[in-house]
Amino acid sequence: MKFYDCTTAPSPRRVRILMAEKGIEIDTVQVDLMKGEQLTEEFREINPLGQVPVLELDDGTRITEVMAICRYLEEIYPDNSLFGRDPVERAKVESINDQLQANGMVAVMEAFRNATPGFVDRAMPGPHNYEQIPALSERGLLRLDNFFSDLEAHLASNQYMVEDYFSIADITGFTVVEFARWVKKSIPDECSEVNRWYHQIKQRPSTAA
Ligand SMILES: N[C@@H](CCC(=O)N[C@@H](CS)C(=O)NCC(=O)O)C(=O)O
Repeated sequence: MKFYDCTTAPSPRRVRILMAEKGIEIDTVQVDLMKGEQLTEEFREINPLGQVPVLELDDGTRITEVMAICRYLEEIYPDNSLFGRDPVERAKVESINDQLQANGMVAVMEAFRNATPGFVDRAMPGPHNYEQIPALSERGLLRLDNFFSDLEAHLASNQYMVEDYFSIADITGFTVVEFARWVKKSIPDECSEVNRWYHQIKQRPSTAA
């Protein structure tokens, strides 16, 4: 297998953390997003969307999208499950993971890409160019404030994102918190539960990935 990665980008990092949790090692190719390598003809033959991560299997099959790659790896390396151990737990993991993606990951992306000078005309990742909309950046920052306060309430009764079970949702949440620093948002001091949870996750060696 081959993993198309970019060490500085949050999306492939989610896969790297999952791989570290499971002790999976895959040959990695770095795609330099700052240099625009994702938009070259050569890379668009690998992923027409011009995005990382991509997992290439030995038979040439290419899997794009963080969650598709993570689910595939979970299936072929089922030990140390990260997607839930029974139907109810799997449903809970998926539910909170979707919320973290939509309300956290997307909020930071909107806040960052709609206000950063280097992203003029690149307000969305992917093959099409979109102009920045400054109001979306403002809204992204507001959404992040709500993200932290909603998470505070959730973590008041959960050790991890789903009760006492560490899962892919914790990896997503952790990546959001560190990605939020790109827009100068850190966990508010008053969010003691989110701080507790974050430091608990940060202690895991996989987060160095
Ligand atoms: N929905 C995609 C999102 C992937 C994505 O946004 N990747 C970013 C890096 S974090 C990217 O490749 N950006 C390329 C660009 O900005 O042109 C997934 O889940 O994998």
